[in-house]
Amino acid sequence: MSESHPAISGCRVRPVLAPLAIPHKTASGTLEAAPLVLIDITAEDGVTGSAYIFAYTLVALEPLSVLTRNIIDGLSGEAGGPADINALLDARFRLLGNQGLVAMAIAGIDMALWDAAAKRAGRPLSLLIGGSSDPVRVYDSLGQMPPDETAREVEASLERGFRAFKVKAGHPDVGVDVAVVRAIRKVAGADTWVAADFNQAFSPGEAVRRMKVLDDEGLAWIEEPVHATDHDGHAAVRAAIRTPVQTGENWWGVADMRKSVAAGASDFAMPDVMKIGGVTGWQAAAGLAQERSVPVASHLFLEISAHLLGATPTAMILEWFDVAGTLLTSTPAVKDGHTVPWSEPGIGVVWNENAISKLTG
Ligand code: SMN
Ligand code: MG
Repeated sequence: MSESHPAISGCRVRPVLAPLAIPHKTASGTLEAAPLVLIDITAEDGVTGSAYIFAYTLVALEPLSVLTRNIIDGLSGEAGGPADINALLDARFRLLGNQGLVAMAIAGIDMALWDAAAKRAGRPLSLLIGGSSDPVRVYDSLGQMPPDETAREVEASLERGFRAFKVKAGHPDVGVDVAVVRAIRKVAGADTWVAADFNQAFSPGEAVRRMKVLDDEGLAWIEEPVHATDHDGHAAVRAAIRTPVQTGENWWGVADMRKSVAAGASDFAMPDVMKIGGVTGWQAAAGLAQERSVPVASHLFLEISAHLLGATPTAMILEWFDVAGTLLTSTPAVKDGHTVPWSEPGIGVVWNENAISKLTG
């Protein structure tokens, strides 16, 4: 193992349920709050790397937290860089497999180790991994709401600097989805960038039926119209409609992305840094996207994604879905539809201990 990385010496891993400003409704269930595992990894040089991972559901929060702590405990004394540790863990979990909670924990460890590496280098992550710190285009990610409520949210969002929007579609009556898209453009302007997310709720036939109604709305993309693992189903929907199809938030590692790309499932890619394998996995995904000229959007994890998109040759747009902002000392600023990554050393995941202690008791 490399001599230039100090050995891992300890960790702090905390499960917390972070509040959301409003419950986030999708066509496949509602997120009332964000169950997060906060990770700090310390090394012998005293540098701490920090990151969070998202358990999606409360029943997975404790197990994910315990699993993450156990894995880091097993790394005590290891002195590799993030990519070395990633390879070591991939080998350690060859028999169990690197998906689900295991993959989420390993990705969180990878992100925290990259944070430490960037702090040691005295650089923001975006620059450490060969990217730029230029402004990144951003869209505000809204839940499923009736048209009037959506319009009110968009008004507030415009005030906060957003210019592009995604909604969770899939209302029982597809006519309401159409009304929501039109309500957004009435408030934000006729040419406003709007995408819609079906969250895997429909069969290919039903998705096409709904998209025939939505196809003239000029959506930037329709996201996950069918089950995430159904690459052929995505390809079939894509062939039947004019609106671009977007998928990727449920790819487990670049291997899933490769299958999706090979099936012609998507016009774009939206890897999730946690499910794709941390910074290390994202770099592989960005390479594949570049090779195949696929525009890339991010999913959740806005702080680190701002750095990653800055280092992604085919970067397109960042999803703004703020699940951790209440636990951090600062959140990237949004101005005129763009955000910039943290400019100080690291990722910019700095805990607001006062806010966290109120949640952990
Ligand atoms: C999503 C992510 C996390 C929770 C609910 C919904 C989603 C998105 O599919 O794209 O933001
Ligand atoms: Mg989605």
